[in-house]
Amino acid sequence: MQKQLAACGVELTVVHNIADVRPLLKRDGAAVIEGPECGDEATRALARQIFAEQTLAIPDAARVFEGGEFDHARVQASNHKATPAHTDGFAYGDRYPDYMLLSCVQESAKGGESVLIDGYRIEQYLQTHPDFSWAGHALADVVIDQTEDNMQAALSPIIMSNGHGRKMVRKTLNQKPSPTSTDSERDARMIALWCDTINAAYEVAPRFKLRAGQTLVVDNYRLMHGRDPYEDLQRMLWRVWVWTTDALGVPDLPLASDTRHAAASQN
Ligand SMILES: O=C(O)CCC(=O)C(=O)O
Ligand SMILES: [Fe+2]
Repeated sequence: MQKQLAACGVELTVVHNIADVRPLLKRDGAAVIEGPECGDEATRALARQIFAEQTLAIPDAARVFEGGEFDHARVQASNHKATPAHTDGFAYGDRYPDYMLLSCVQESAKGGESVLIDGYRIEQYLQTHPDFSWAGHALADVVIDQTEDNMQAALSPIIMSNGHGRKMVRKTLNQKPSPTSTDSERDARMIALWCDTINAAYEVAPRFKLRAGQTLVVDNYRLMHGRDPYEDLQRMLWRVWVWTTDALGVPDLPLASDTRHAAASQN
């Protein structure tokens, strides 16, 4: 099973042509592109080129650096600690963005490596595990509470469908049994297995250091991303969230590539 767990980590491929990104997103769930400029507007423009006519929304970019800006969940983040593997944009509830880009303006010479975990493989790992198969199958059936504090409500299964063939996985900060659960102990065990398996996969996954001038493009419905601790406080990236015609839907709210507009009071 250890080999299967290691296989949940994603090996990244670096490309130089925009046309090569989509096929890699389909195959691996992620790609790194080198060449296009890494500014805020340049990264949005790159996303528009990648997703072309499938683009529904590409809100303003958000700056990613130590201390953070508008993401209130970032109070838990620090350059001294690894950021565990997670899905982005879950403050928007079930209508979280289906793709995300991270473009690196400045890397840290020490640390800051990106880690990507394939959620579809985590599901498969649990489903084929002799002891955890029940949990692997429950992930798509059991409604849990995956609402971020004070943000858009999300009472839904960890694994959902977009309604036309695309599977959506989610790893938030605080997944817990729904208040209406008929068996909250079992649901808590399922959630713990989901999180523990992702965290165990994170430990053994391949690392990739995003360098200045490189942009990581991630299928946010399939992969979870995280990063190792780092030292250089000047490390800086731009994050851009993307909603395409393959997303479950675009939130009926103002959008940004962070959580500033996703508070529950906005709806
Ligand atoms: O610092 C990083 O490399 C990733 C941070 C992150 O998860 C994000 O900005 O969504
Ligand atoms: Fe993130």
